[in-house]
Amino acid sequence: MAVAPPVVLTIAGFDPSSGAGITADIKTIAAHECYGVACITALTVQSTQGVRRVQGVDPPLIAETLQELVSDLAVAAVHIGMLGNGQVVEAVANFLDQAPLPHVVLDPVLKSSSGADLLDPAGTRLLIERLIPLAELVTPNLDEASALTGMAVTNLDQMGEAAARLHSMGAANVVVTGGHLEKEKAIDLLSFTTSRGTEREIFKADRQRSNSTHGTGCAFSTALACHLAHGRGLPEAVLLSKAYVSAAIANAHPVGKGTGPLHHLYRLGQQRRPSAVISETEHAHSRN
Ligand code: PXL
Repeated sequence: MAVAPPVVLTIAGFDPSSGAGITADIKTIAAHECYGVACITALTVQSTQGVRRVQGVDPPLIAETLQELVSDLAVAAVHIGMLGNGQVVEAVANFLDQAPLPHVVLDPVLKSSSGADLLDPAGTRLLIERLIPLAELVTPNLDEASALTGMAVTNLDQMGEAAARLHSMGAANVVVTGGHLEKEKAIDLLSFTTSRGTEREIFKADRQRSNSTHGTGCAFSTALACHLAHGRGLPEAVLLSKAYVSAAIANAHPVGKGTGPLHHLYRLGQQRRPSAVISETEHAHSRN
């Protein structure tokens, strides 16, 4: 029997075009050989052309969903994405305070790439106060790092300074993603805590010219949660998640009229070793 896949919980919004949000997260989780479960925090009306409307989910429904899931399943890692408003942030923080879960990766989603607000000001304050301190890893992009710390973040030095500020705000480990920083390179900075103190590692990849980039932040942060669920360390998790996002962009097909999704499941098209695959007939026989 194969080893059971680790369960990864995503607490995030719903993007009906599946480029971002929970349906995209579930694909990312499946691509990393984990089992995905989800708690929806908000519905959005959107397509590849942008976000039209955001509607938060009733906070007690979120608390009940999380309670139901953790009373049944052993969650190995948690990804937190779009939360929508302060009451939702409070429901999620209250839940995680009374039922701490391992490997919480917080993607502090504030705005969509098309500029729509995905978290209200009360939610941003509560995310800073309550979620940053309980997360194992926080993954802001340049704009989010700037909004959370109140400083400009437009170069590598400032990414390091913003990470230091986030540590002083209670973040154990931080990856600042700088996909838009340079023309030719996508640069990420990992600042992490070890027994020797705070260490930094810089990751560079060739920046791709592509129109299939909707949801790259969701895919990166969810992939990180999966690697932590598999027991990998932070530097390796960042390296592998970055490689996954690059390949998912490179393998994407055009979808929609706007900014299209990555191909989260591009590995399905790649050949697997025959011994690793159970054929459909074998499966049918094993059920008889
Ligand atoms: O990429 C940020 C993001 C996260 N979650 C949801 C979204 C978006 C961007 O549109 O819709 C649900």
